[in-house]
Amino acid sequence: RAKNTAQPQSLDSKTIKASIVQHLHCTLGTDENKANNHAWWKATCAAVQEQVLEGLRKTQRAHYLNDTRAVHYFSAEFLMGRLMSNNLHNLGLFETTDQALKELGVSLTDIMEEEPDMALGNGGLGRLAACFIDSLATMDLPAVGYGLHYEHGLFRQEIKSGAQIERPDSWRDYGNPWEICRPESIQEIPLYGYVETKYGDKGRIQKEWHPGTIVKGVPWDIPVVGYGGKTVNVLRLWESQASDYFNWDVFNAGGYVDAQKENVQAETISKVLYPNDETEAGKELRLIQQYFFCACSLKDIIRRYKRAHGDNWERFADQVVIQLNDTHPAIAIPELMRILVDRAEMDWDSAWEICTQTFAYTNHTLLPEALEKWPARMFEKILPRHLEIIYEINHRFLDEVDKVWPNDNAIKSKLSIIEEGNDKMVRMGNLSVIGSFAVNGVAEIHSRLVKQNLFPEFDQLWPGKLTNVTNGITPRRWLKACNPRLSELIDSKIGQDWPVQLDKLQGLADFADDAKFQKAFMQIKHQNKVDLAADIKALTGVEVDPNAIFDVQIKRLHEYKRQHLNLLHILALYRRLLENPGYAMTPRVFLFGAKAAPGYKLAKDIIYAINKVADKINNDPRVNQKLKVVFLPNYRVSLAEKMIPAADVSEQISTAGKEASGTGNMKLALNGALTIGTLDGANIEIAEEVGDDNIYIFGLTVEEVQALKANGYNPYDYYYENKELKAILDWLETDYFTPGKPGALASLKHSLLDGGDPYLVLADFASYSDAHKALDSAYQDSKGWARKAILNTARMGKFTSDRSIQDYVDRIWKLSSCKVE
Ligand code: 26W
Repeated sequence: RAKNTAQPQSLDSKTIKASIVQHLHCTLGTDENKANNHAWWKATCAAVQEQVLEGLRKTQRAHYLNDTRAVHYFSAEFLMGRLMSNNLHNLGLFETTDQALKELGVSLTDIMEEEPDMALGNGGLGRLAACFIDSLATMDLPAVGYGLHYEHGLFRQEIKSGAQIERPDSWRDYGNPWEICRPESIQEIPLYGYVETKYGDKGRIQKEWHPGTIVKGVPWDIPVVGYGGKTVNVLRLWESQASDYFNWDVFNAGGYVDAQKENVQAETISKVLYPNDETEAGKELRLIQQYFFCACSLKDIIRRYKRAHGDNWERFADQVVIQLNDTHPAIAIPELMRILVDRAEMDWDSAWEICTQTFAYTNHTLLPEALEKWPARMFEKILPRHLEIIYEINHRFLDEVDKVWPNDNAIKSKLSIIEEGNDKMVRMGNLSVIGSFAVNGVAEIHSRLVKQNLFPEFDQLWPGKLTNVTNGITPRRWLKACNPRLSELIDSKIGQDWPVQLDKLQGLADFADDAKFQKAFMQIKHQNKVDLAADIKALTGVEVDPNAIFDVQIKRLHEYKRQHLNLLHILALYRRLLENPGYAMTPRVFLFGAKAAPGYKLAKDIIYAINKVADKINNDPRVNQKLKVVFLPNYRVSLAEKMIPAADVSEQISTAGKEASGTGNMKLALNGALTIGTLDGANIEIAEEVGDDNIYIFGLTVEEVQALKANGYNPYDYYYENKELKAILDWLETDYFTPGKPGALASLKHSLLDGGDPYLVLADFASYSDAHKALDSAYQDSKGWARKAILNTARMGKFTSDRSIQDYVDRIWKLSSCKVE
C-alpha cells in the first residue's frame, strides 16, 4: 500500500490574498471593483500556479540529478476535469485560499464554477489515466503522461425535445491558466511518402523513409500536483502545427494561399477528440493522431535519454518504461523499432530486445467492436515503413509460433498481426501483446477472460506475461475534494491521512452501529442531496425531494451498460403505481447522466426514451410524489463530482462479462452509495470487500450468460412468459410517451425482441426487479441502511488508485520513488 504520509504544506492567507490581488492587477489588468468571477478565477489560478511551478522545478531537478527510471504513460485520452480544487487540496491550500477570497468578498465555490472541464477523453479509460497520474505524483514516482492536445475535447451535450444534440467543446477559448507551452521542445513528425531500399557495405540493407510531409508537434505541459505538494510531474500534450519546411520549401512563390490549405490539414491532427467509446471507426485521421503523439513522445523520451547517456542504448530499457493505455498508442512499438534499426543502425534482434523490454500494454475491453484494426492499405499510405516493420515483426513471430505448434495454420492465422482477406488488416491488439513484456486486464474477472477468451494462445506461449491490475480511483478528487462534509466527518473519527492510506477507512466500521455517527453520516448524505436537488432544479427545472432515494446511473450510454434495463424497471414501477395507487415503495428519484457517441443510433434512441418517459412521469400527479426521473444533460467530470456525493444507490448493471472493470462503481461506493449490480468487472471485487449484506447483486453470471447464449437465447421466451415485461415493451410502441408520434420509442423494443437482445436485458429483468424490491425494503430500515452505507465507505480502501499504481510498480514497472527536496 502507498507509503506516502506527507501532510499538505502551508502558506498563510495574507500571502495568498496579496498574490491573488497582484495577479488581478498585473496579469488580468483589472481590479477588485471591476473583476467578475472569471477574472477572480484566473487571478487565483495564477497565484496557485506560482506554487505549482516552484514544485515542478524542484521535481524536475531531483529527477534529473538522480537520473531516475521513469514510467511514460501513453494515452490518447486524459479526462482531467477541473484542476483548481484538486490543485488546492493537493497543495494543502484549500482552506487558506477559501479564507483569503472570503476576505476579498469572493466565494471560492463560485469562482471554481468558472473553470471549464478539461474533457480530453471519452469515459473510463481517459479518467483512469487522470487518476493514475495523480497517484504517480502523490507517491513520488517519476512519471510523464503523454497525449494529445485536442483543441476540442468531448462534445458538449444539449438535450432538445428529449434528443441529444452535440455542440463543440471549447475548453481553451479564454485560455487555460494551467498549461505551459514549450516551444524549445518542438518535434517534427514525418507522414506519407515512400521507402527507399539502399544496399550498404557488407550487403547490409538500409531502408530510408522519404516522407511526403512533415508536421510540427508543439508540447503543452500541464503540471500534475501530488498530494502533499512535493512531487509535481508533467502531463505533456502535443499540438499539431504545419511545419515551415512543409509550407515554404515544397511550395513555390505564389503558393502562399494554397500553402494555408496544407496548414489547415496539419492542424486538423489535434483538432478534435474522437467521441467513440468502445467502437472502432477505422478513420485515417485517427491513425494519424495516434502516430503523431507517439512519435512526438518517443522523440522527447529519446532526447532526454541521450542527454544523460549519449548514443549508448544499453541502458534505455533500464531508464524507460512505456505503458500503452489500450492499443491506441500501439504504433509506438514499430516506431521505436524504426528509430533503432533505421536511424541508430542497430541490428534487428538487439532492437527488438530493447522494444520488448520497454513496452507494457493494458487491455480495457473485450468487446470485439472496440478492438482496433487498420486496413494494411491505409497503413501503407500513411506509414509505409512501419507496415514493412510490422510484416517483419510478424514474420519472425510466426516462426516462433511454428516451433510451438508446427504446421498449425489455424493457430498462425489467429495469432498473426495481419488478418488475411480481401482487405488485409493490421490487428493492433496482437501487435501490442507481441511487442510488450507485460499485458494486463483491469479487474480480476476481466483479466481472467483476457487469458481464457481473448488471448489464450499468447498465455500458453508466454506464461506469466498476461496479468491483472485492478483499477482504482484517486480518493483526493473522489472523496476529499468532492465531498467536503463527509471528509470532515471522517477526519474527526480516524484522522487525516486516509487520503494517502485509504485502508484507514476501515476504522469507520467501528462506528457503523453508532447511532450518533449514523445520524451524522446520513445527515451529510441528505445535505448533499439538498445541494444536488438545487442543481437539478437549476439545470432542468425538475423539482425532486431530497427525502426520496437518489438512484444514480452515470456512465457512457452503451447497450452493454444497459441503461435500458434501468428504464424498463422504471416503467414497471410506473405501471405498478398506476394499477395500484397504494403500491408500497419508497419515493425514488432516478438520475441519469450519459453521452452517446454521435453515430450510435440506438444509444441516442435510449437517451430520447429516457427523456420522454421522464417527461410523462414527472408531470403525472398520480405518481410523481413517489417517482421522478431526471436526465442531467452534459454529464462530465465536474457534474460527477456533484452527483456522486448525493447518491444513495449506484447502478452497475452491465451484462456479465462485458464491463472490463468500471470505476464509477468505486467512486459511488466510496461516497456511501449502495451498489445494485451484476457480477461483472470490479463489482465482484467490491462485493468481496463490502460483504454480501451491503450490496445488491442480481442477474446471470458470466458462465450463465455463456451457457444461455450457447443454448440459443430467445428474448421472446421472456416476453411471453412475463406479463409485466410484455406490457411494458408494448407500451413503448404506443404514443403514450410521445403524444401524436406512435412508434417513436419502438426501436428499443425491436432491439430487444427481433434484434435478439444481444445483452440479455430481458433475461435479467426479473432478477433486477427483485433486487430493487429488496433494496427498497432495506431503505425502510434507516439504521440498517446507514450501517450498510457506512460499511461501503469503510471498506473501499482497496480501490484507491495508489494501490493500482503500487501493483503496476511491483509487477510491471519496477520503479523506485524519488523524494523531492
Ligand atoms: C477505438 C475506439 C475505442 C475507444 C475507447 C475503443 C475502446 C476504448 C476504451 C478502451 C473504452 C474504455 O474506456 N473502456 C473502459 O476502461 C475503463 C478503465 O479501465 C474500465 O473501467 C471500463 O470498464 C471500460 O469500459
